[in-house]
Amino acid sequence: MSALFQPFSLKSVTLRNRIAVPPMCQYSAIEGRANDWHLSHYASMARGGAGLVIVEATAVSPEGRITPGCTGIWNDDLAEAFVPVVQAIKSAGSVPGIQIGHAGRKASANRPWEGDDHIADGDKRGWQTIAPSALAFGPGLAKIPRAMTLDDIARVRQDFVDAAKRARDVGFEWLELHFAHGYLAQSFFAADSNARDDIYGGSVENRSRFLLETLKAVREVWPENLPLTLRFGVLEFDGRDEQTLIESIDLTRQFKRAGLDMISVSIGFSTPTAQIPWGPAFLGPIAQRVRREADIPVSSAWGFGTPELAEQAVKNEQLDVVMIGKAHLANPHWAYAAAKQLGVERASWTLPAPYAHWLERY
Ligand code: FNR
Ligand code: 531
Repeated sequence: MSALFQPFSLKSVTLRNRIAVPPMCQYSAIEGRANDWHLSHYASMARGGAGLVIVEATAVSPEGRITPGCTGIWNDDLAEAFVPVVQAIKSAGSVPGIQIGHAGRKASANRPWEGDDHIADGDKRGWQTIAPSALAFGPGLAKIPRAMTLDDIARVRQDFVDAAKRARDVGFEWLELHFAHGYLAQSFFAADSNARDDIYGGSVENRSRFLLETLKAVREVWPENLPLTLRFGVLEFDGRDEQTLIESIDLTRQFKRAGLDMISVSIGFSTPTAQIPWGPAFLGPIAQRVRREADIPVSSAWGFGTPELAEQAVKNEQLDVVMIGKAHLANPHWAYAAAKQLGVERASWTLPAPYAHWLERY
């Protein structure tokens, strides 16, 4: 029996299998609004048979977008634009998730295929970025952000809460806070990007404060029976990994005590000089260590995109849910293809009836 194609229940939600489409920016929104591109993109991913489809990093405020093409949920009108996306994902048999975040000092950038760098000063498409400290990320993303005041911190935390309420109200059933990849929340935790001397900087407890406060505030509004998850860079590959991992796993235990249901183990991407050991499923052992030492369900990504690697990650108890990113861009029906390759009985039933009915017969 395939481990990858076993259901997975978390709170009152059940995934039909362990395959998730992770959040992947489409850079296709105008003023933050989801449109026909997003509807067809997410519907095709859900139709392909994945158990969970997580909508891309969606900004909790306009200045929290990475690029002008990013989706947002900073008002009810933008939230309403997701209703067709939620319905399409559900009607295809997947669980609709959404990731909400704030890009911090990595915001106000050009789309990857238009430079992937900060929008030039003076270009009216751009905006002033904010971050824990007035420290730029590095080459390409060299704009110096404004250091956040305590009022800024309180406002952004409330923006996360309001975004979570809107996501709840339009029918999303799985919420992922974007606490990874060098964006705002990660940049509070990473020592290299947080030089604050108040209660949000210095000790690891202070650097964790924004993340914990935001999680607790969101927990109060996100329905108790629906999974509340977050994506977190547990290490930076900057030569200090053991120390960072110990701190990250301790913080994950605190997240769990604060009501987190699952964590998506990822990379910090806080410094441009990170030496990332790219390779097939390379985060598997790290994710397994977090899963065991923090005793919490985990998902992860980065190179799990073949059926065998995904199957092994679940069978070896490294991951509870496998995030298959780029491979889904190449083939939205990745789950169906994996079921065939893994010899799953009647694999075509991972697809909706109008497709499945004909795939076993002729
Ligand atoms: C991503 N990734 C990403 N991660 C995230 O947390 N939020 C996001 O919105 C995005 N956006 C995004 C866009 C695109 C085009 C790519 C390729 C990636 C990272 C993604 O979720 C995943 O972790 C990586 O792609 C690694 O998994 P794969 O592609 O090796 O399966
Ligand atoms: C990070 C990434 C790095 C290297 C290869 C693929 C992806 N992602 C992070 C994304 C935006 C696009 C780049 C987010 O977390 C929003």
